[in-house]
Amino acid sequence: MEIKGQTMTELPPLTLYLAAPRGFCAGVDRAIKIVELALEKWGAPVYVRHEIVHNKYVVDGLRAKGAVFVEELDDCPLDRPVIFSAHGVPKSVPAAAQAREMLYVDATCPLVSKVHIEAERHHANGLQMVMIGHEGHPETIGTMGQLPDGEVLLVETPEDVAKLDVRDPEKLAFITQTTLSVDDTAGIVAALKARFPAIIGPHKEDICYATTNRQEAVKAIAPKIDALLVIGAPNSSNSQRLVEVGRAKGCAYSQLVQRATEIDWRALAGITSVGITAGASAPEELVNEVIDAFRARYAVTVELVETAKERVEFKVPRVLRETA
Ligand code: 0CJ
Ligand code: F3S
Repeated sequence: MEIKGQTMTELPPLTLYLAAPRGFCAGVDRAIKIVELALEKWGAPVYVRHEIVHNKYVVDGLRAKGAVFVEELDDCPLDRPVIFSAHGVPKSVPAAAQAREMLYVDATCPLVSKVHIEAERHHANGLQMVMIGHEGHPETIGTMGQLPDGEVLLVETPEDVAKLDVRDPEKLAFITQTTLSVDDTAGIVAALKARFPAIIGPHKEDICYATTNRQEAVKAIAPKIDALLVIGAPNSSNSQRLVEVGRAKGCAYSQLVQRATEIDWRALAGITSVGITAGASAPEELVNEVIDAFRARYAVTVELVETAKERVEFKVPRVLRETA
């Protein structure tokens, strides 16, 4: 292009496939609202046990409004409200808060609470539990912590299933983390059913609608693209699973980025298409930031790839509905 004797370099063309659904799920939306409403109702500081959701941008934003993030209940003063994160907590945590007469609000996603209830029901029926989940993840710790120590056996792989030492193979049930890979989990469930034909469980697993839908959308775009960027945090299980799905479905360059500044432009040299999605804890502001960064370097054509519509909404707890 020639403008007033100056040569302008044309931007290279790029098709940007934008996955839908992506980003915030109903449980994350509710958890963030709970912190915001608690700050409005009780003023700052409001304590939050663990990152409310696994996203630095969200956490920093709430911290700026007066939320204080801690890892343990012991780190909270007795006279300020405390909120439990979306991932859920072991039973011992609300029990300790009650014993200390603390004001607490539980922001556990209702779909995680549903799994907690399943575990308790099976336990009450005399079944030993097997949980499919990631060791050390707060959701796994919270769900296993619904039952007495040793009552829930954790498996992460089909190989772990082969090593399980159960009390009675006729009295078993399984539950799962909500943010796992749908395909990997199907393999582990199959291994459980093959080894323990009497095992009881959900219809498929306990993976939530949001995790499932975000993985489906990545499956639809992965074969079309030269690179996939998943906006999300390194400690976000559901976001990490999207990167794995991208790679498994044919997009070798699938990367997690927290925001635009983390994009490795050199690694992207020569691409003509890119896929963008965001984990359930990543805000749309960051998606827009990443798209804008591409627009600054490429002549971008955006193609929305929508594989599902989501209309799920969860109410905040009553104590926070009555005010604000
Ligand atoms: O555990 C959950 C209920 C999902 C919460 C939203 O996502 P995130 O990234 O905070 O948590 P995961 O690490 O579990 O995906
Ligand atoms: Fe809940 Fe699933 Fe989101 S369990 S917090 S709806 S990722």
